[in-house]
Amino acid sequence: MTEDSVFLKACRREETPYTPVWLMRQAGRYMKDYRLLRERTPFLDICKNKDLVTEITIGAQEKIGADAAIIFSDILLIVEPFGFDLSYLKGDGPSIRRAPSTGSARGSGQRRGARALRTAEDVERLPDIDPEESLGFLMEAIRQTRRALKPEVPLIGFAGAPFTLASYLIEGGASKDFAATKEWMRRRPGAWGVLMEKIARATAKYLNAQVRAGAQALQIFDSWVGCLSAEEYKNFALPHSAALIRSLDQGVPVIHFGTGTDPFLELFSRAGGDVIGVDHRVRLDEARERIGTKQAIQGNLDPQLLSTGSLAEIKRGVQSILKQAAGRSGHIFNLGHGVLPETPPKNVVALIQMVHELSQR
Ligand code: 1CP
Repeated sequence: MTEDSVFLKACRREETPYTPVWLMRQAGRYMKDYRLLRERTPFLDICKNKDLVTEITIGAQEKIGADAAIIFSDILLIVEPFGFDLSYLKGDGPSIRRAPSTGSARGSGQRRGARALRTAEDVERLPDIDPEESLGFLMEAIRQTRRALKPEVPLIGFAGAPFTLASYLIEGGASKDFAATKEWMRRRPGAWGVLMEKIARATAKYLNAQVRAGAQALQIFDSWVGCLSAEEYKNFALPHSAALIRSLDQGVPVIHFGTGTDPFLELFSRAGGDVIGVDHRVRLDEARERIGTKQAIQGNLDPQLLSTGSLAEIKRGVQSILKQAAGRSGHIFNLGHGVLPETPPKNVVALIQMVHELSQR
């Protein structure tokens, strides 16, 4: 039944009666219920509580009427089994620090607050991880969510792409310029390669475990890869994204998403994926031309338009994207990036309805 869903059909580039739509960050801070929950519960506690994950994932899908649900989690959870401290600071976003060395006397040992990954030795020391075990809470949440979700609604699992994850480990959190990451790539290409291989290997295991637990599609988020030039992408990121995608068990569609990929979209799509996710800075029809016809495409309404636009403006934006998609099979409607926290929920609900109505064939 789920296999015949419009979302999975569109991933396979089959004809659908209308264009399926889901939204990155469809669950989260723009929703009042979520904000209320967050006043009482730290973000990581939510992610590790399977009942809350199930409730948030399904609650969001049902409230907005999306054609797929995405499991409520975060791309950064994998840094904990890698041996780092992960915290989410109010307003400042995530912070990844080296865990204090165990067994050291109080007040001595490694400083907390030091950037997570600094030297080639740090990379050598990264453990081989078994996400099935160390991130078992997510697998349990996926199993439970799959059981509770309507049978016709597919469940998407996800992870960060090697480049985006490496940038968080090296920067220690959000970054505007990715200066430390680029310096590392330039100065220590050998250690960079080892780091990316380790991340890709762990992420493949992580994603394959999510599929075994019940995920019916996977999305790989290369959210910050757009800080690279085409040349840098080709040399430092592409081989590792490609290796990751090649190591995924066959059978569920893989959505390969990146922002700022306009300068190297051909390379990005060649790295793999059944569906290529594009942001709002590239026209969907041009992106389609450049990607070719062997992969489906996902995108790409500007999240800012959804947040601050009137319903009439949003409708024009939807019409423009659907016109560019030209009714051809293999289009999944989404934003160009995640729903912004300030977005009025009524705009989100209206958007999903508009896509369904305006794309009827
Ligand atoms: O304070 C809070 O309540 C935490 C806010 C929050 C939420 C709701 C974070 C912290 N993560 C999430 C959930 C989340 N993260 C989902 C949920 C499922 C859904 O889409 O509904 C997903 C898919 C992610 C993935 C994620 N986390 C990405 C890739 C998507 C994107 O937006 O590019 C990235 C880059 C992250 C890192 C992260 N986690 C949280 C924040 C605020 C950030 C971004 C920080 C930065 O700017 O670098």
